[in-house]
Order: sequence, then structure tokens, then C-alpha cells
Amino acid sequence: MRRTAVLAATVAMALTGLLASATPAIAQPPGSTRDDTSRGAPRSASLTALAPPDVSLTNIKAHLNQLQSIANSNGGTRRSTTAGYTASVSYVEQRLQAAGYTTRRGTCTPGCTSGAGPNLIADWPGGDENQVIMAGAHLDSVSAGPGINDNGSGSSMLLEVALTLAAQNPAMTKHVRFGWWSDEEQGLLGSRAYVSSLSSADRTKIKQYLNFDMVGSVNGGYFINNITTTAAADLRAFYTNLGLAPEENTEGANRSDDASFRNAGIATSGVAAGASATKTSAQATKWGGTAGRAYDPCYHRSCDTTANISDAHLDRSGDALAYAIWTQAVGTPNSRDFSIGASPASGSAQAGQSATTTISTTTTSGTAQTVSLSATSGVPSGATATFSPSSVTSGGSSTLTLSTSASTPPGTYAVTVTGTGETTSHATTWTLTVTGTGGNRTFTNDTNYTINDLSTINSPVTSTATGSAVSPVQVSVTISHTCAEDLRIRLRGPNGTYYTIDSSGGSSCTSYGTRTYSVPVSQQASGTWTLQVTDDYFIDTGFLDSWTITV
Ligand code: DTR
Ligand code: ZN
Ligand code: ZN
Repeated sequence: MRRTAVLAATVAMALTGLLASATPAIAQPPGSTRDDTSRGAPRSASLTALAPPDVSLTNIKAHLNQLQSIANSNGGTRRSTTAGYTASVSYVEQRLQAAGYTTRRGTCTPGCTSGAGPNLIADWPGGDENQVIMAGAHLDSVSAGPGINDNGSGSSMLLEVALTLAAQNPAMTKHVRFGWWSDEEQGLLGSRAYVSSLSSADRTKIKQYLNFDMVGSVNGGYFINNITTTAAADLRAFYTNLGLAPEENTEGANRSDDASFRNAGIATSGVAAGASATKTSAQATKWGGTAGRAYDPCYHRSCDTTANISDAHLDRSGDALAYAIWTQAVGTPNSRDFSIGASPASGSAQAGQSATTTISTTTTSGTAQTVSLSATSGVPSGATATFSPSSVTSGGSSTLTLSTSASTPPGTYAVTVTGTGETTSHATTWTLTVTGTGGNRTFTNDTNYTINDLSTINSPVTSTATGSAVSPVQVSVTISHTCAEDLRIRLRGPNGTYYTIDSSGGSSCTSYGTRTYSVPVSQQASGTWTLQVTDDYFIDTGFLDSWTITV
């Protein structure tokens, strides 16, 4: 099937009637509109909607043929640890790059099979980077065969959807990312490595992950993962509107890469046509095919070749993904809009103390609007978030103070700050690390510094303690010097403030030895603390042996 021309409709509601296409490709669920108000942030009323495209089956099959010939020239397999796998990565990567994608190879570590090739990640530039919609497929096969249905089908379909998005280049509201996973057949290892490589803030930005594994089974069915959830809503609506009565993917539950994302708290769904389980007679009645036979009789076998594909299932899976992406991430950006950000983007506080960041807003289109600020998720227990002021005119900024309590559990928290404006709302993430009171907060410089007459030495230590210094800080100094009264000792904090902790002068000399000081301070704990020792008088000399500070 070829792609149809891009349809632009000025009013979203008009789409339903327009799309009475002869092919099953552009199905519009009954009563749906292009406005996703029901799923989250409201959009402006005057959207120019763009029809989801009919993804080319011919092109998907051309990619499948490429993967088949890659297997043929590499011992009949595309297993993650083989040249057939890396050649598959190169093929997909090269097509994506030519289309304008930003691609990245992600090393399959930690936890992957030794020698496994990389994951491939592709970002389509544009859309709100804080709202990432992801789709993925594993690109590796088992060693027994070329893996054309499992999972050349999902990989090729995903590639063609990505290329169609690039060719159409529509305005994007959300950011779209695609992933081709390594080492799935060894235990979902590539996708797990990818998810664990993300910071918690970046994980939080992924609002949904859709998985495509075995989407062209010759005797297939129409299965959707987590079919009753919000993440499945568009895929389900697409198949339901074709009258295909999709079912839950029970056979594939927790057996593909969506599990890696779901385990990290990300909403997931996906499409599958089935593996080695048997088609029931009820399914054969409603979907066609042969009851009592496996969905894919060549599952994990050498006969999983280009002959082992159902075109109808393959075709519909691509159109279903395009439908989901276009519904959720394509549209004309709001004509009156703002953006929001946190600077710094991360901070830390010891339990019981507070941290601050500046939340700034910018008018990105149209006139400025009132934006009220709130911390909508991620605030740790025992902590409170306060905005000063609590509402700004876009262009303005506010100070967010997060006050923790002694009972706040140590950990890293992705605090979502939502700005609710007049036409729309946007969120940003501030990553807050709460440290326990018990971590290492004591640092020592053991280097000897010779103290000459009428001169000054500086001995630094680097503190890695987080949050504010606990006042008074404790300082212990060991000096070998025959006249402590000669010495003036100062402590310099990371922010440059000097504290005099011992003054010179006196009528007689005592030897210094080890002395301790409690120094009231008001500044951060981390950074360079410097002990400065000045010898103000002649005759006696010595050396600074070591000093220790507890912040
Ligand atoms: N990821 C498949 C695992 C799997 C098993 N049954 C199903 C059903 C539908 C989709 C996937 C699966 C594999 O790679 O072997
Ligand atoms: Zn698979
Ligand atoms: Zn498999």
C-alpha cells in the first residue's frame, strides 16, 4: 500500500467524516477528535489537524527483505552477539540518519550478554522534550534463524513509521523517540540497560512506551498489551474501529521489552500477532486463519523467514502505531503558549533542610498569560514545596523552596512542577537528592605544609557532602610548632567567606599540638574548604601536620 496524500483539516471534528477510506489504514475511532483534552494537557481550540498516514506495507516489506539478506550473509541469524545483529543496526541507523533523525547507539551494558551489540535510539527533533512518546521493537533474533516475524516485523514496521514521520514532517506537540533493542531474546536485556541508563528525570519525561514484537504472525491474531489502560487507548481504538475486536496479549505478557519500561513505572502498551500459542476457534471465526494451529508455527525456528509473514497483520500494526503517534504528538502548537523550566535543574538537601531552585517561564507564542505553579508529583514524604510567588505572568519566575523534614527518606526524587496557564499547562522536572544525616561529612588534608616566619600557607580539602553545612562545623587541627601564639588561623568556606578560628598574640609561647574548633557558618557543604595558617612573628617555625573538617 502506498501512503495517501496528507490530509489537512481545519477543524478537528471534520476528520471523522473525511476519512471514509477504502483501505483499513486510516481508521478514525468513532467520536474521536484530534484534541487530546481527555488525556491530559488541554490544547487550543483552533487546531489544524493532520490525518494519520497510511504507512507503506511495500516499504515495510523491503526492510524485512534487507534483514533477511543480512541474516543470509551472516550464518542465517541476527542474534545479538553476531555480525548479523550489528549489520541490522547499521541498516536501520543509516536509513534513519538519511531521513534526519538524531540517532545514538547505546551500549548494551550493564547486564547484557557478553558481546551483545548496541541498542539504537532515534529522536525525531521537535515537540515538547518534557513529554516523550516512545515506541520500540527488538532487533535481535534467536540463533536458530533469521527472526523475520520475531522481530524483523516489529523492527521494519517501526522503521517505516519513523521514515513516514520524517517524510511528512508535521508540526509536533510532543517529542517522539524510537528504540531498537539488542539482546531481547536473552531476557529483555537491551531495553533494561537503556531504561537503567536514564536519569530519573529523563525517565519521568517518557510518558508512554509502545512495544511491537511479532506483529506479522502468519496465523496471527490482534493482541494489545495492557489493553484496558490509557497507554493502549489509541491502539485499541484503531483495531476496534476496524471491527477486529482486539484481545489482551496474555501470551506475550512480560515477555518483551515493554516490561523493562513498565518495571520503571512508565505506562506501556504494544501490539503483537502471537507466538507459539494456539489460535482458538472463536479467534479463527472473528479473525480468520486456522484454529488449532500456532499463531506463528515458525516461532524461534529457522523457518522464520520472509515467507513467515501475514501482510494484513504487519500492515495494520504500522498504521496503528502511526495512528497513536499522530493522535498524541502531532498538531499545531498552541497559538498562545509558554514554556517552563527549573534552574538549577537539580539540587540536594540533607534531610531536615531545604533546597531551592528558580522556576522560570517564557512566553513562546501569542501574548503573556497567568501561570499558577504547583508541585504535582515527586515531592518526598515529610517535605513541602512552596512557590514564591505562587503565580507568575509568563516571562516571570518564582522561587521554589522544598523543605524536607528529618523523617524524609534519603533518595533522589523527580519533582514535577506544573505551570497551569490560561490556554494550556506545561511541566518541568527538578531532581532533588535528599541525603541522610549519616553519610560521610568528614574530610581531611594530611599533607604537611611548612610554616615559615611571617608567611601564610593554605591547605584545602574537597567536600563532597551535599546540602547545607551543619553549623557549627567542627574543625580539628594538628600543628607542630613551638609557639602557638605566633599563629593566626582562618577557615575559608566554599563560598569564599573567611572565619577566623584562632588569633595570634600572647605573652608566652605554648606548643600547639592538636586543637579543635566549632565554627558557626551559613553556607553549602560541598566544595573547597581551606585552612589558612599565618605565622605573624619571628623566631618560632613548624609545620601543619593535618586538619579535618566535619561539615
Ligand atoms: N518477545 C517474544 C516473546 C513472546 C512470546 N509470546 C509472545 C506473544 C506475543 C508477542 C511476543 C511474545 C520473543 O521474542 O520470543
Ligand atoms: Zn520477540
Ligand atoms: Zn523471540
